Amino acid sequence: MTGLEQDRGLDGTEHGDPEQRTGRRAFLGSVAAAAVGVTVVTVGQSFPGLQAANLFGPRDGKGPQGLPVNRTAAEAAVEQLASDPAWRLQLNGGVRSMALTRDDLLGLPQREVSLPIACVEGWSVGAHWSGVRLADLMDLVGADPDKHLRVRSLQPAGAYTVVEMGPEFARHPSTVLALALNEQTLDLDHGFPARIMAPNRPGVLQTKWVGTIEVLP
Ligand SMILES: Nc1nc2c(c(=O)[nH]1)N[C@H]1C(S)=C(S)[C@@H](COP(=O)(O)O)O[C@H]1N2
Ligand SMILES: [Mo]
Repeated sequence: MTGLEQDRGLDGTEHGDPEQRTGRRAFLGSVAAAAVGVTVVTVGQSFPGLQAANLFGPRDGKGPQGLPVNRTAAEAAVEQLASDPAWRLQLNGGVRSMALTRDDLLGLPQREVSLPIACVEGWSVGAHWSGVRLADLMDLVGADPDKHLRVRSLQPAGAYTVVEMGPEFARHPSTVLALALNEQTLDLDHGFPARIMAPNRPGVLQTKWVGTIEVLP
């Protein structure tokens, strides 16, 4: 039995009649069941060149979970929102909207990818990320595969709080909404409750503390 089949409000959007909710659960169940048949572990590209750069240009000091942190949750003024148990991942703009708890997300098939954070400031560090494939989330809400997405952080202000993502990233099999880093629950400073990790994308676009993902028209 997967987490999806348990009646714990996967459709955090409280609207919609019960019949519709049941249908949605059944739909999600079938997505999860279908996904069981596919490879659960995805090994992303490795970037030997970028890894080598670690030797020459690491950020001073290591952050939690062995990874540097440019902007902590405290600096981003996002600590309270990001640690709120009422957090939901809001998925908007598809055929249906959904609001998923962290447990809902953990109940979906988890993918593990090996991807570096490559900051424009000149450091890059590889790590193992696991979470839900973004394409799976888009399928859940019936998003058109060609659409662009807008990813919004819970962070109230700052340059990287809203980013757009084309389908080449949104549908890439190694792009995940990461929930764990190096086999541990994502640290608050690394973007808990969930962050984007996509291949071949500069660090600035690897949005931390994700609140909403919107399918653009
Ligand atoms: N919400 C949010 N996401 C963010 C950032 C940020 O400031 N706010 N910084 C970005 C940058 S510049 C990089 S390199 C990566 C890693 O940043 P970190 O070292 O602060 O974790 O996350 C990105 N995601
Ligand atoms: Mo960065």
